[in-house]
Amino acid sequence: MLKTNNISGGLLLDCSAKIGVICTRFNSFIVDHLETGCIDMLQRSSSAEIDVDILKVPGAYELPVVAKKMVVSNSYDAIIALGAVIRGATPHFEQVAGACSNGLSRVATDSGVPVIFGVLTVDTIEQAIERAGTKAGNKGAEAAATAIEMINLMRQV
Ligand code: INI
Repeated sequence: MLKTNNISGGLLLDCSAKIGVICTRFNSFIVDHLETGCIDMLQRSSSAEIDVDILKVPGAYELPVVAKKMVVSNSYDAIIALGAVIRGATPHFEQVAGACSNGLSRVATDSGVPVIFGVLTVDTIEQAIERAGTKAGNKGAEAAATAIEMINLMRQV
């Protein structure tokens, strides 16, 4: 006899949770909009109390170390990292974007705490604007929805 269990996380959080949101000050013109979209989505996706700590770091390169410190504290159900790395603005785009992405991924897999990648890695400021609440949605809101889904999923695994 085959018994299958389909486990997935819903997009509504109905029990309390603590979430850390880390935002870069670099490209704050963009990242402030990601933060707004993220907080708005967290509020609209929850029927329970969500406790949200919002931390600011200098740039995307600094996101992993702060995420690690937060997960080690054992206080958070999920971490959302928000930032914008824009190729046009830096000759070391690959290093910053790569270190950020690899570092956040490692924190998540090492700790078992979801670390959501809400960092734009784009070629131009125009592309960043498109993804920060204009025609291509809001990456911060998407990151918040992903965090809710992952918290729900992790509680079932
Ligand atoms: N940080 C960003 O978050 N986005 C960028 O586009 C960026 N650029 O263009 O260089 C950037 N650089 C700063 C970096 O993240 C560190 O804060 C800095 O190198 C100090 O470690």
